[in-house]
Amino acid sequence: MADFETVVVETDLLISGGGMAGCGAAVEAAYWARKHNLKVTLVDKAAVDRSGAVAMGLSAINQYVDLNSGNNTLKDYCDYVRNDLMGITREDLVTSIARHVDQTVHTFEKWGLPIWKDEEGNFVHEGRWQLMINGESYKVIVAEAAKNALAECDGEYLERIFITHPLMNDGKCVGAIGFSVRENKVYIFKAKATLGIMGGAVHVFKPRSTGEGFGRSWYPPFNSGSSTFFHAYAGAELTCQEVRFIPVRFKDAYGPVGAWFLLFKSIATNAYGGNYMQDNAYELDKWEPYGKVKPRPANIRNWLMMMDVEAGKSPIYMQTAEAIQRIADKAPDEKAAKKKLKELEAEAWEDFLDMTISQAILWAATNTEPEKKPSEIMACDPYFIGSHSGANGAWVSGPEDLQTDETRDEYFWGYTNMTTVPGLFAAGDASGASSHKFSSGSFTEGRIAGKAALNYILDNPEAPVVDDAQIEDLKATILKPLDMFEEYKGATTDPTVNPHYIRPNQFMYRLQKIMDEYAGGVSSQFKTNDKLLEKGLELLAMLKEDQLNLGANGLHELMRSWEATHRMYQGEAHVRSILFRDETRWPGYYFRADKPSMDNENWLAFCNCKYDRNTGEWEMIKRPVKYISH
Ligand code: SFD
Ligand code: AMP
Repeated sequence: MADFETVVVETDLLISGGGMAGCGAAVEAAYWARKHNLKVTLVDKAAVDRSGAVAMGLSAINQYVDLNSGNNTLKDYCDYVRNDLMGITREDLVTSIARHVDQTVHTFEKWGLPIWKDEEGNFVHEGRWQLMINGESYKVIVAEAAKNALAECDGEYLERIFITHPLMNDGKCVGAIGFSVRENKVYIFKAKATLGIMGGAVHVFKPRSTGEGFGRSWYPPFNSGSSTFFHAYAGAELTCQEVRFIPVRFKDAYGPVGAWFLLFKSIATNAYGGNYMQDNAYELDKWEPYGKVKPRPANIRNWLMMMDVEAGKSPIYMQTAEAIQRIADKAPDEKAAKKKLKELEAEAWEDFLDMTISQAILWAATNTEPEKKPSEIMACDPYFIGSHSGANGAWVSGPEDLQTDETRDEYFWGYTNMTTVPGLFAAGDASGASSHKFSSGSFTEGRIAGKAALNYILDNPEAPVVDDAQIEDLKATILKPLDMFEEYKGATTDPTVNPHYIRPNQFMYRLQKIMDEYAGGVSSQFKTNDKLLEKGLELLAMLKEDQLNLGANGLHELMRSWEATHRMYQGEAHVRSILFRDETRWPGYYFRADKPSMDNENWLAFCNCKYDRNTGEWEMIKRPVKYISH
């Protein structure tokens, strides 16, 4: 076995993942830990200042409920999320986050996050629930607050450590194991409670991008499904693993569309000028009641566009120039109109320079002036991001005070955001069935989970017991790709082609091909059926056998090996869940050709699943959808 040093870190609370949820958990937990003399440790695979989905910055905060204005209520937000997810959501979790998120946003502003203000000093809304920001340094600002909070409570943060597995004792989570991506060190974290909050997953499916642009995607390629694998391996129940998110984005550089549709009130059309949202509105009857709500659910917006693509009316264009002109035309006079045009042009570029820089680069590279020329948009490859308009994640307990007699037994089991495994918590992309929390809501949910985990530790103060044999087994498993490569690299003249091992990229390409062709990826126009899914599972089973033959030529490839392995488990949970849900509920995300319609009678329910690491078996579980009263 490769010669790695073992570093043991003993702590009370382990926060695995330093993204938006992780930073929220650190800030909140540090406050209470100081009062109770407890230790908090945060670990991340990257550098927390620029890690995770917000690494490049953001141009908007997409969850701000604005309760103080009196314009909105918690029920309004719940209705919005429930309808956008075609009825499948945990209202207790959505409300738990929504009732605290405004305070989080006000704190971000105190920390220095520039939130746009109008002449009267009010926040500039992108939409009913979204605020515009100059968010290039968003992650740096919240990371600084997390680091300061940890310093104030004698906590610590460790970077460049890739977490691979939870540590378990008698069905309870007692920490995590991982390795440094910079030094030959294996890290053992022994903890009384653990937050497994390592974001969602990208590159499970084949991306549209190819060649040197292969890494180009909307959601970050460095979030590789570690949360799903971590919770599955621990034996925690997962939920909504079929609810992928397919965002519509500016083509090839993945610029988001929210600001254009909401702030600039832009319209998208097919190549012949047809407005597919109107032309295909007859389709909405099939998806009632959700097809008829406003705003139309994100998947339904996709679906109406896909109908035009399917009908051969591509390319699809975001009519940016018309939108900008329409706003400028409202100016009182020509001088003011000119000034407004300049402002709008700057805002159009700022929107992408703050968040997806490659879109600004592509505009420049293709001589695209948005005030003069429309831009193509398209449906992306599928992502797993429970914090946006997707819903996959761990099945977690809701807060006791939001339960009704109907929901308490199903949705509450002691500590808010604890999974079904004692001592293991989830938030952000890692917790499921609570969509539309975005950056601000994920941070807030991290705060809620961090505080609840400390309560759990106060109630369960015994030191974590970690079995040495488990550690030795996992070390051998984690480092095996290095050993495989070392042992067999000499068997061929070119180490990329070898009968004894498979390199991580080769493994990932195979996974992506299976998912793309059998589970409704881009090249199958997001369509699948039971037979394709069953065949996909057969090929995934063979891929899982070959996981044992991964070969890594160093630390970077070792990380790639485990990223690809985590993606494979995310893919399998997804395929099994699509197969289990015997209907099509989210056209525009995926379409089961053998079950082409929605079945509210039998399937207004959660599709949950559980993995048994000892047998390798998955159990599929149907859970009732029960709404709370506000
Ligand atoms: O509009 C390991 N999001 C947006 N949210 C907004 O509020 N406004 C926007 O404008 C947003 N836009 C947007 C968004 C995301 C992306 C990628 C783009 C544009 C291009 C969504 C939010 O970013 C998202 O909701 C939150 O960031 C989710 O938070 P969280 O904590 O669940 O995930 P994370 O921040 O990615 O953090 C994950 C962390 O885990 C680390 N990690 N660490 C150790 N070991 C492992 N094995 C690990 N695997 C991962 C990561 O390094 C990271 O730090 S708009 O387009 O939607
Ligand atoms: P996006 O840029 O697609 O990530 O979306 C950012 C935010 O705007 C999210 O809250 C979306 O739900 C919302 N959004 C995007 N497009 C629309 C639309 N056409 N109608 C209503 N809300 C939208």
